[in-house]
Amino acid sequence: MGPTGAGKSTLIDVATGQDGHTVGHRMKSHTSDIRSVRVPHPTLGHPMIFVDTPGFDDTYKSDTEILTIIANWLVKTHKGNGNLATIICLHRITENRMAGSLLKNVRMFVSLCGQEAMPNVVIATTMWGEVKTENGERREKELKETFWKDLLDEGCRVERFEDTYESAWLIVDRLAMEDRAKMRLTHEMVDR
Ligand SMILES: Nc1nc2c(ncn2[C@@H]2O[C@H](COP(=O)(O)OP(=O)(O)OP(=O)(O)O)[C@@H](O)[C@H]2O)c(=O)[nH]1
Ligand SMILES: [Mg+2]
Repeated sequence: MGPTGAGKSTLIDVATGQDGHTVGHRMKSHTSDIRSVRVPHPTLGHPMIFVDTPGFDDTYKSDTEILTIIANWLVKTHKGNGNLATIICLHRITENRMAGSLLKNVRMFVSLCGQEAMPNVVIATTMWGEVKTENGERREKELKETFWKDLLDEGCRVERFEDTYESAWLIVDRLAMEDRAKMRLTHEMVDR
């Protein structure tokens, strides 16, 4: 999840070896529906499904519409049997101001999944190549100490996406399988 243009489709393409045609290089929001990519885990071999979502602050859709699309897709596809392993929220480290909507949307989604889901949430910062490392690190520190502090206290992690396959999988894998809280979404939760 994350704002439009944060690099969601890019991360998934890098992690799954796709050719990048799903990445938008224009100014308007690119991914308008849910896209899922199934790949075997690189070392463990079991199936993993990456779910690409439309960005919040989308050019054409409201945040509530987008949350509903995501939640409905999860319920429909997995009929309540699928567990969400990790929720990756992307934030551009080039952003010199913090919009309130990322936090609001993370909170709203986690409240759908249940509060114990917070350790399954990773905030991954993107676009490190576009900032001087020291500036990026200063911002990262400030974000951890202020805007993201409450989320971190509740068990959420912050990682960097460094545009590589290894980095993408580190973000996915840092949380050991057995520590993953079971997150289930039901129709009732979505309706509510
Ligand atoms: N330099 C740099 N560019 C990136 C990075 N991630 C994404 N981009 C570029 O940012 C633009 C948008 O990336 P997408 O992956 O399409 O973003 P998205 O979050 O899927 O956007 P929506 O589908 O609109 O929600 C593309 O031009 C990407 O090549 C990154 O880590 N570094
Ligand atoms: Mg996209």
